[in-house]
Amino acid sequence: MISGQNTDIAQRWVKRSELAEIYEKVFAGQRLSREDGLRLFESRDLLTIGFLANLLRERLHGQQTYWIYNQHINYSNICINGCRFCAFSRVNGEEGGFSLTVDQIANKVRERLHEPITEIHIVGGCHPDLPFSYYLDLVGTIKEMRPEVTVKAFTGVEIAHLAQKEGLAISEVLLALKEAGVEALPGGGAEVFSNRVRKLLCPEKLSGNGWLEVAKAAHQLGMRSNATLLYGHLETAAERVDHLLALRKAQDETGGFITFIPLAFQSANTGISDLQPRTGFADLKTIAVSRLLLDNFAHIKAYWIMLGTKMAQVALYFGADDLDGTVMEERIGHMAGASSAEALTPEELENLIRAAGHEPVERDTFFRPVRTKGDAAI
Ligand code: V47
Ligand code: SF4
Repeated sequence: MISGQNTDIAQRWVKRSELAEIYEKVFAGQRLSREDGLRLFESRDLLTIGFLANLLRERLHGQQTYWIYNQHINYSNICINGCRFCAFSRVNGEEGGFSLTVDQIANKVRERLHEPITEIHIVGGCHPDLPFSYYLDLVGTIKEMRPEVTVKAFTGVEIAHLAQKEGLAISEVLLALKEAGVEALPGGGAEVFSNRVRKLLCPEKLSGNGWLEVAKAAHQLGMRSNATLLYGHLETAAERVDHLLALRKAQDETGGFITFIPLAFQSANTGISDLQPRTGFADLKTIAVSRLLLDNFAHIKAYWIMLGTKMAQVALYFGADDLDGTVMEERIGHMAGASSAEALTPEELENLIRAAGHEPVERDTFFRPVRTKGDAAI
């Protein structure tokens, strides 16, 4: 927390900056406009942008930083979409392709039964053949083994793919998954909503509007979901701003989004590996502008897998309040060259947070605090 005197100095400095008008709005709790978003992305004044984002972050969460005891499971990387930014997917029959049986997935869950995991995160490619019964069986089996765990499974893209393949409405797919035990959807597949970028990078994929429709349908059924932005490739600042504003509008309508995750593009082994590498400057600015524009999102996640733990720690002072979690096994970022570890222990996560001067709070999928060893009563 900054002291009174330091706050005065910081406020005088910000009021003299090119972002003074935005500061006044942030201070007064006013919504920022598209133009404000563009000015923030155009500005090189990263420290002021971070200061503004941190004002909001501290207003919402003080010095608390959240983490979750979770397990990631990728059931298959076989995918019909072939997105150019993806190093994870394979076409059916290609070397390196895999699809796990429900028994193999059950074994992964069984191996961790002794750990107090609160969330299992499941995503995969858009498989051409796996029947809907496989997905329902997979979720049902996990819930039978670990009824206490929240299953957060299948992106809007996978849901729309299943609906199309099975000739079902989106809401029918969602309802069946909900009945099997899915409580929330992960935020993947949103990429950048821009049609221009989607045409260049993922023309086969569900459109941005389609993704938003799946999220809204899930919210209407009482399921919650996350949202992402894949940044650091071909997208412009204006396309990033428009993506954030489309999410803000959807959140105004449903209130169903839990958290926003800016996903830092990892380029290795992708169809666009020749792009200039992403910069730390872009990472911090994207997180901070997200915090500033998404005034109706309670949480912004610094996903350490894609950012690396060091950048994720710094991001906690640029608007982020959550680090994601233990993860345990990660393929999407690592097959694209992410140099982070594949897992962190709860102790490592808490140490990272404390070393950044924050108070760690273990949370569940919905950001409810989780009782930890030594806690009296939560
Ligand atoms: O949809 C694909 C992205 C997403 C790359 O909801 C890439 O809590 C970076 O959505 N570099 C899947 N990103 C991951 C995801 C996620 C991860 C952690 C937590 C949550 C959550 C969601 O990964 C995909 C795509 O947008 N992606 N390729 C890449 N080369
Ligand atoms: Fe398939 Fe998702 Fe990879 Fe696109 S990002 S190719 S939809 S697995």
